Amino acid sequence: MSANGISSSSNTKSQRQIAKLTYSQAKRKGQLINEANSAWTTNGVDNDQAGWYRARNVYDINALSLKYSDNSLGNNAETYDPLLPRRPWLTGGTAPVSVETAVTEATLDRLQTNYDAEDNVYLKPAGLASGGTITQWLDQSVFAHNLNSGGSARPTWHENVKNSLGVLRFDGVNDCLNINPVAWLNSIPQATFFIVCKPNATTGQSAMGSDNGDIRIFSDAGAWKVGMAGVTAGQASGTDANISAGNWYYMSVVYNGAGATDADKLRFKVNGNWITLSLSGTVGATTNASNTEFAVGCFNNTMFFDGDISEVLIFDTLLIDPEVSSIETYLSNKWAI
Ligand SMILES: [Ca+2]
Repeated sequence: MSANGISSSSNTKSQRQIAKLTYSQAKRKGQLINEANSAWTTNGVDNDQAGWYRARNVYDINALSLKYSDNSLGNNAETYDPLLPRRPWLTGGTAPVSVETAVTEATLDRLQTNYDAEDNVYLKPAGLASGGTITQWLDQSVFAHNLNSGGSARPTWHENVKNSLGVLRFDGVNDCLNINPVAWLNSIPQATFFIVCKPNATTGQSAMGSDNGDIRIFSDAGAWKVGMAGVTAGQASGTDANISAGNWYYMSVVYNGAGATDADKLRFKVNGNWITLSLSGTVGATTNASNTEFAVGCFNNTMFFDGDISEVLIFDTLLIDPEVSSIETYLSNKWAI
């Protein structure tokens, strides 16, 4: 009971005595509430408990309302569990500054890869100078799904390229990074993935993708396309997915194999804008069962990407739309796109 004036040297002796008396009376009456830092109150409110529920169980108002407002929900028959533990800033006013602050803990647990070239910390060889050739792009998820390459297929790292951050530069000739095996992306019913890149060309180049065509984002005839669960897909109309060489893009693909329609199953955003997709066929219920490799910068050692790639995220789960938006806010702010 050092606080609340009892031992405060700025109080007079009589003030300290009154404080002691108040303390002992409250204790006798059962009104004493101990607070942090040896403070105490008698106001009936335990500040250590106040807000406990709110801090740990913040409702996602967007999730609550989505079912009823038809607001970009993939399938109106679905709903999100509004009682999921959720960080208070997920849909709040503060822009997320990291992947960790952009999604729920449960979603973060499903982050299979996060490649980020902002500095050379997650690159090999260690301490690489700007312009140097990398040997590995290290995964920042808990799974250590590191990308490798060899010989002349290795891209270079360049500091201070986009928003003062570093990027990997792919030569469009033979540069490509890959990881194998990839059991973690086989036969999965849901996935959400993102890439940040700057293409120097507008067709025939693959930013990322598995050997059997999953988790794919590539350029074709001047527009971005995606590949997932047995289909490729591009924009049905509009201009949002059109590519301007030399421009920076952040893209999001949301896949839910349990969706009611193909349009529910596969959704695509370019620089924050939803794309209406034209599909090559029926979207499968899962990804391919027998992918053996995932690559960044090419597709099956073809379609080599000419340009910069700075960040890639793959979750093997379905992110709800507020989480997709949070990741996009994080990416667009970070890379100034
Ligand atoms: Ca090369």
